[in-house]
Amino acid sequence: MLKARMDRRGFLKRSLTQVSGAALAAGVLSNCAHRPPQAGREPAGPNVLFIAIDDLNDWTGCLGGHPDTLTPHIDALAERGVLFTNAHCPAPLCNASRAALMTGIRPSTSGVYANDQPWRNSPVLADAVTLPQHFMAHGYRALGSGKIYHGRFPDPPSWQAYWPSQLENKPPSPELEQTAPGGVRHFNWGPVDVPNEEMGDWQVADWVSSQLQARHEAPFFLACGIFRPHLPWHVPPKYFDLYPLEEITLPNVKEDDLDDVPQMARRFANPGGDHARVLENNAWRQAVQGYLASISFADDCVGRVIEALDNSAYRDNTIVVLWSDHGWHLGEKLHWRKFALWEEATRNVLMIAGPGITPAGRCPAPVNLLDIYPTLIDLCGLDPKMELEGDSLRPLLDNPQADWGRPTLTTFGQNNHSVRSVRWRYTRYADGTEELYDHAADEMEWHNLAQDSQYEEVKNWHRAWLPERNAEAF
Ligand SMILES: [Ca+2]
Ligand SMILES: [Ca+2]
Repeated sequence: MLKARMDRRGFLKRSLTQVSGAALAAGVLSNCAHRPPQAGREPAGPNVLFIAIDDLNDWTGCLGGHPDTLTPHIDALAERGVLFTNAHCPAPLCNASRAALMTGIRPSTSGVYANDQPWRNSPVLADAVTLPQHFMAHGYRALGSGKIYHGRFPDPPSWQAYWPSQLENKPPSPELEQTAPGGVRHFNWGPVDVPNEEMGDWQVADWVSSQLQARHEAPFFLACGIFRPHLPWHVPPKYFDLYPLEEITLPNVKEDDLDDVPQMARRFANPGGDHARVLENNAWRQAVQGYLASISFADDCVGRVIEALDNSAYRDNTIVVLWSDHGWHLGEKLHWRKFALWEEATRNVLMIAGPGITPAGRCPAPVNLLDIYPTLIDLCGLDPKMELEGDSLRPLLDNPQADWGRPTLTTFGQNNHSVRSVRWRYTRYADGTEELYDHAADEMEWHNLAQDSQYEEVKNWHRAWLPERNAEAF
């Protein structure tokens, strides 16, 4: 069962051997299927429209994570391209996930594990060429609005233009007084009686739409970061009206679910925190309503941007990538928010549409946000970057059912890893404790099989994909 690991290593080694510095300098590695960029000549495109949604789990119509959710625009976009139904984050929290996506380097290599780490301070990432920087180096214009990097750590060198500014990634939204359980900051929800136009996300969508109506002299990498459904769940009343309180479906929760997980996992779940507060205040239904309302508001923002694309000159020559940075628990495993290594926290939205990409494709292969950088390089014919730790998804965009042959990895803190394959989730914490779930029989990950000796071979196969390097946090 070590074959996969050796195959992967062998592949990496071969690739690196083939790529000499001289070959790179001579440009012989430029993708043969596309015209390489040449001095004094702008590349022809395609353009990239890069849409991020913050904290959106699988509660979309197309992923089927919640029976009540209404996301017609996201679902329509999925129909235009390939929807990755088994996509996962590099890390289940904003800063580490986004830094990994935008640099192509996983947390265990960079040491970026937490939300309070300025990611450019990582010795590995200090001089990293980010995804938009790589596009700029190939004649693209990189511009954007909204949350792409974690809010506290924007990266001005990544952009030629940003709205509202290089350092302020989004305009503020109106918020309600703190009313939700326990008075915990931002853990709050309710209708805010303003028109969409007063919402920061709507203004971001408007600015991005205006860029799609503008004439651009060079191909563009245009980023649009939607902040909802990040807390607080304050959106206009019409979105709450979509989900009558008495009809809300609550998540399917096993009350003794944490009895068979390691101590480290119970610590991450923290059932005495948010979950206890929600139950004490009888607020579960309201919270789910707030999250669903915020998702439908975000979906309308996406719809506005896609409509602008469809009415633009760029409709047929633009690759659209839509992603969310990680999942979200709303009580499953007695846990709320992200910050854990279970399916609800690691699974995210990822879809790619555009010229040449299979329409209405549903791809079950385990993939990662880390794969976006090499995929876009591949699709746009830019020079490859061998240090990237993801894989181009192009074979899956051509054939969503293609054999992928590898699992994907999510990391939460130093040396806590979860490996997700088509069927299994295997998690190993820094202290050596483990979880194993069989998604063929247990999609809620209720039954930890890690102690059952009949699965030793399954665990061994997944263990082989754990990274050898576990960088210190800086
Ligand atoms: Ca997030
Ligand atoms: Ca359990």
